[in-house]
Amino acid sequence: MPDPAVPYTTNNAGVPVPSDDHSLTVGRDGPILLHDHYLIEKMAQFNRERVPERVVHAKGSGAYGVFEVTDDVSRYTRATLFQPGKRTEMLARFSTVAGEQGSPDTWRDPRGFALKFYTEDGNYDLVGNNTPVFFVRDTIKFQDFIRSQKRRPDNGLRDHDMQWDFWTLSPESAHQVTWLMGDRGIPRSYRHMNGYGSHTYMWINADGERFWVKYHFKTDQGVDFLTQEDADRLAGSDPDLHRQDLYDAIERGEHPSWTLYVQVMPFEAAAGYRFNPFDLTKVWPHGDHPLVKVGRMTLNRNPEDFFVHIEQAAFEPSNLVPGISVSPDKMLLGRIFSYPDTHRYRIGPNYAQLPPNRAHVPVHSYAKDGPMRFDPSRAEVPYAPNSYGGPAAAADRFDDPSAGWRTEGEMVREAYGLHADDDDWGQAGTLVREVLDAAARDRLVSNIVGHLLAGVSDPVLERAVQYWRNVDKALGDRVAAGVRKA
Ligand code: HDE
Repeated sequence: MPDPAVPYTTNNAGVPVPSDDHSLTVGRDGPILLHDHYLIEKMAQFNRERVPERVVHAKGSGAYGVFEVTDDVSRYTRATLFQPGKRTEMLARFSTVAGEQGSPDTWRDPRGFALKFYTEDGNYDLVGNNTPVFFVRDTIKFQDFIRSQKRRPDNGLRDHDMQWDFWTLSPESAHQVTWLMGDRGIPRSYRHMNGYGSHTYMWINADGERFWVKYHFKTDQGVDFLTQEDADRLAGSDPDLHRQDLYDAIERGEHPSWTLYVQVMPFEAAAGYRFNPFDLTKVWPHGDHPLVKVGRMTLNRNPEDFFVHIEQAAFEPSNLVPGISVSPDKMLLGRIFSYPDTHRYRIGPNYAQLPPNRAHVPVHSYAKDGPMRFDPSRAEVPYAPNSYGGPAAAADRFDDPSAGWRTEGEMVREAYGLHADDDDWGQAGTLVREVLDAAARDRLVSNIVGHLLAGVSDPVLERAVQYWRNVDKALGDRVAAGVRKA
């Protein structure tokens, strides 16, 4: 007799099913019958369980949590989630970049640090990484960069020669590659890494004053890393190490947290700043613009279903709420298009209605219909303007359109204009000489040499030695000795 406490199996329409062990046949040894609807449903559903994995950041993990403001930054922004004492529900997803869904968590790679805040003014998404800079500074190079990090078209294999060929022909990558080849390239866990907005963003306060800001989420667990040797071993023995660690910590009640700080630059200071403040390959030295504390994010709830909440999570830098806006960073402006585009392709046009993506406030958009739509349109009539009470845009609730920046000139395809201290090697050299200690520098050299000796061809190897000498002569000489190129 079945246990009354155990629910009986149904098909997708809620109809009780007779068996999960036997297909419907004519006699015991006869043919399977086409009208065995439940059998057909099981097989057809199974064949359609996958959505395309993310083209980058495919392997990841995430959790829900809350962001609490601890310090008053209202003089810089009117964004509701950053007002004193505010608590905002949120979702975070951490990821590697180049690996596919089944790849090991401990591969050397930047880590995605994607945040979605369910604010009173709709969703605010801050989609960053665990490093404050990036490999390129123009969005048109991103696709080529990623392809150089993934698999060759001919044999489907990853190839260090491709990686270093791209990097050594793109000197702007030097700062990020230095971060990548150092300890930050393999965090001990998602809990033991910082997160950065990376780009420069604009904050607008209640008086319409504009500021440039950079976000720093400093882990309260302390930054920690895995050595290449340990990471290689764990890639085999425990490929989902970081996913397991995050899930188990939250299950144990050890809720990981990060303290948010921002760097703030007065709007007018950008033009004269010694580095181009919008160049994603550059940081703002903290001596120039110290950290200002904002609040704390704590992850305290695992998703009940990984696919529903994490695989279908759709983060987009285009989710900007009043009080927060973009900057002239070409990479950020490119991302504003790319993320919603990828979600429409990967999940479908109604992705914003899914549990991890839906706003926690009423949505009054004119979007309607389309595959899998299940929320009724909130617009009394499907068009604007209208005289039947349909939603109307409220310019006063959004930032003044002039909360942008003045610009003029001919249409060109050129690099950013250079600021006084702008170059491709200086900040990478400062990182090597002034931020890393001797032991970290030793590990950096060892990691670079090990990576270069794994299949990089001679001409590229020559360029790589010069690349590192441009970053720091002593470091480059050690790399040369390591790859036996005097
Ligand atoms: Fe992404 N990036 N990206 N990226 N990125 C995606 O959107 C893109 C960049 C980052 O956990 C994609 O949903 C362009 C910088 C994270 O779901 C895609 C450019 C930074 C995630 C995309 C960049 C990031 C993504 C693929 C150059 C750190 C995972 C899947 C302008 C500041 C989010 C997707 C998650 C994912 C486009 C560069 C971080 C293809 C065009 C710089 C954390 O839309």
